[in-house]
Amino acid sequence: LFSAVEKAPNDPILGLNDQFGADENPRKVNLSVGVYYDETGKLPLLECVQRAERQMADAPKARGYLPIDGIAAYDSAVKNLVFGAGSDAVNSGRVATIQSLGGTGGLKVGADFLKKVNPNAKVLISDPSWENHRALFSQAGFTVEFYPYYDAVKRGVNIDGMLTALETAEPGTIVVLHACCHNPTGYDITSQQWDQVVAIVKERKLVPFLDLAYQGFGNGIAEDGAVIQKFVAAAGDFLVATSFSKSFSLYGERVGGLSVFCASKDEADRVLSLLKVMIRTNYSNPPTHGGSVVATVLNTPDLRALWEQELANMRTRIRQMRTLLVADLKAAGVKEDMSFITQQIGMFSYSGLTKEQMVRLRNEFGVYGVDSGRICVAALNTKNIDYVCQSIARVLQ
Ligand code: PLP
Ligand code: TYF
Repeated sequence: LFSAVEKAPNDPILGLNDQFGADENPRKVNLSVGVYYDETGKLPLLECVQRAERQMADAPKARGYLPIDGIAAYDSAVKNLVFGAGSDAVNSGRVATIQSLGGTGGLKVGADFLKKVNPNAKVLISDPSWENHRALFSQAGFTVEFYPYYDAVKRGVNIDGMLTALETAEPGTIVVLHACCHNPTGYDITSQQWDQVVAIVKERKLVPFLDLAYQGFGNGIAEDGAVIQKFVAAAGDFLVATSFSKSFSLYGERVGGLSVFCASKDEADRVLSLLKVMIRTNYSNPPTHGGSVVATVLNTPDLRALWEQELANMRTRIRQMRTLLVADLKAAGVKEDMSFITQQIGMFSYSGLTKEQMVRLRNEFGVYGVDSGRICVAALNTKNIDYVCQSIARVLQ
């Protein structure tokens, strides 16, 4: 039966992680996978998380099955974070929220749900996008196509191309949008451009699926979630996948959520019942630990304040690394103007380096980025940045 199974390709990004692990170059630097490392090069364990875990250890609880849609206090914290505590959207009961296995799990439950509701819809993702968007929606049975996004010549967003693609999309088309901190390019559209997107989505009756994987890594928690308010104001149905992998540095706990904004409370109740069918037939119910930690932090005022501070520190450090990267590249002899790096936002930078240059960086210098030219700025620190810049300068010569 399995003799005809062909070897599937590795994940292009996670595969590089394995290659990095096996590299014996003592100066190696991993800028491939989207993970935040602190100034000492370590994966942080946030203080707010440690305090929540201590509180939980002091009052240990048995681990029964959670409800299918997860911890109620978690779901309401996600709803408040994404839509605004006390907002009409939340108070009206129009949002159905479930606890998911990371942002990926939120996208997958949402994709399975949409496949039930509108099986013939097409899915549009940005060109380029996080590779898993294409893979995940294809795996859920959809035809996935691209809308123009990155303009390499202009070094920014091809907004006209994007808007035209949306204007010509069939009603019901699912449009996957990066709510902030676009992965992989680092270029977001402006608030005015979001207004244009929202207007077209409304007029064309498209179904927006917002991927909110980096809330707090761009300009702030509220700022990065501002686009949600625009979609609420437009009053159409939409979905939001939330991830706490990065914002809580809880990658391995798989904490995320899916929220579906509906026309009424009654509709949200029915939508929730179908989301639960998707979950039950897939993994039954989510795990307890990560969700409990995040719910404790978000729902306890002093821990919440600590989290916001720790997240702000991560955001600020990334910005400092962008500024330093531009200065150090210049100091290392790079002639091109690299100041576009400080116009980008979030964890990533599309560096403009070619695949050949990225391969040379990896093979000759042990500096690992993605073949597309994407580097993870959040993995730079004051100890590795000089070496990274000198290596980039060499391959650009
Ligand atoms: N969406 C985007 C754009 C991402 O970059 C990631 C990164 O991992 C995810 C979703 C998935 O998040 P999670 O690790 O929480 O599944
Ligand atoms: O883009 C990234 O690097 C992160 C991490 O299959 C990631 O989003 C990469 C690939 C993948 C899952 C997560």
